[in-house]
Amino acid sequence: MERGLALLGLGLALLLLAPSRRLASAAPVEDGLLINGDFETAPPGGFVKSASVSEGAAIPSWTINGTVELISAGQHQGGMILIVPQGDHAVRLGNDAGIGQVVQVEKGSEYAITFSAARTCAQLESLNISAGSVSQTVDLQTLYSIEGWDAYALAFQAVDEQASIEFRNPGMEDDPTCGPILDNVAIKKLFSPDKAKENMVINGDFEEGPWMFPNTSFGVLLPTNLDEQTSALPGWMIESNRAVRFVDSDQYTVPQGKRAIELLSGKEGIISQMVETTPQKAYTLTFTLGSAGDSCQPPMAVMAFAGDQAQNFHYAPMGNATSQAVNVNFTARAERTRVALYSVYYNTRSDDHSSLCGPVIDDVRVWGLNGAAGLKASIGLLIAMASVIVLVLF
Ligand SMILES: [Ca+2]
Repeated sequence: MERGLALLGLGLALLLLAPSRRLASAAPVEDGLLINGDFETAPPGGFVKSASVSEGAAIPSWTINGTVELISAGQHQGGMILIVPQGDHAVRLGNDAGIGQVVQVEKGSEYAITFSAARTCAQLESLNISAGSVSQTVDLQTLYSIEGWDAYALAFQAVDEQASIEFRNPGMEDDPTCGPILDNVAIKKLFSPDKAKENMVINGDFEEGPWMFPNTSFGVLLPTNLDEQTSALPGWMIESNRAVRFVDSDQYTVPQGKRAIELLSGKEGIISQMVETTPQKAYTLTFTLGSAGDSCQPPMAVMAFAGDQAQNFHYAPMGNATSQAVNVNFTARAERTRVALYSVYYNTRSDDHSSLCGPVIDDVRVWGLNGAAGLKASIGLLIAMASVIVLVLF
C-alpha cells in the first residue's frame, strides 16, 4: 500500500516536472519571420476594416502595451493612405505604445532583428527596439526609398534562454494616430566568420549579416552601431548618424558572392573595422568598388582610410565590368589599425530622385606586404607544375 502511494507520488511528480522540462528544452527560434511577424494572422474577431484606433485589440502571438492598431492596405487617414510594407496588414504604434514577443534563444549567441518600418504624420518619428542586451532608437525621418518604408536591422546578444523583443514608439504627439508603422519582423542567429589566414578583415566579403527577405527589393538598412561586438554586420561598425544598406544578389548587382554593402549616405554612412596589425609592417588594403545596378546617378566615389592613409577612388570600371578592384598601401603604426569606407557623394537614382543610393563595396582585404605568403605559395605551385611538365617531357 505504502509502495503504491510512493509510486503514485513519483508518477505525479514526473507529470508535474514534464511540462517544465519540455519548456526549458524548447528549441531556439529558427531564422526567418517571427510567428505572425508579418501581422497577417487574423485576430479572434477577424480583421476590422476601419480607421478607428482599437485600444487593447488582440494581435495573435504578440503582447501589446498602449494603443496599437492593426492597419490594412489601402486604409486612409486624413488625406493620406497608410503604408503597409508587406502583404495586407501591419501595426501602427500610438504614443508611448509598444508591441513585443518573447523568443527562445541560445544564451550568449548574437542575433539580428530585421523589421520594416514606415512613418505616418509625426514631425519626429522614431522607433525604439529593445532585445536582450540592447535598446536602440532608430530614426525614421530619413526616407531612403521612395516606397515610403524601409527595412532595418540591428543586433543583440542573448543574455538569457529567452529574449523579449519589443518595439516602442517613444513619441508623444498631439495626434495619437501619428505613430510609426511596423511590419515584417524577422530574426537571424549571427555567426562571426573566422579570420582568413592572409586577410586581417573579418567578414570582408559581407556574406554574414541580418535576415533578408528574398523578395524585398530594397535590401536592409544598417543604422549606426558603434559596438563591434554586437553588430548586425559581424566584424563591422556603422559609424556616424546615417545608415548603409546591406544588399543581396537577388535584387542588386553584387561584386562577389551573394551579399555586399551599398554606401548610401555620403560622409554620414561610414563603415569601419579595427584590424590586427604589426607596428611598422607594410600592408595593403584592397576592396571591390562597384555599381549596385540600381540606376544610381554618377559620379560615384569611395573614400578609403587605412591607418594614416586616405585615398578616394572614382567608380570607373573598364568596358562592360560593373566593378573594379582598388588598393591602398599603408604602414601600420599600432597593433590595431582602423580601416574605414564612405561614399564621397550623396547619390540618388536617375529613375526617382528621392531614393538614396551609392557605390557598392565588397571583398575587403588587408594583408601584409612583407610576408606575401600567398604569392610565395603560388610561385611555389608554378615551379612544382613546371617541374612535373619537365619530368613528363624528358
Ligand atoms: Ca560579398
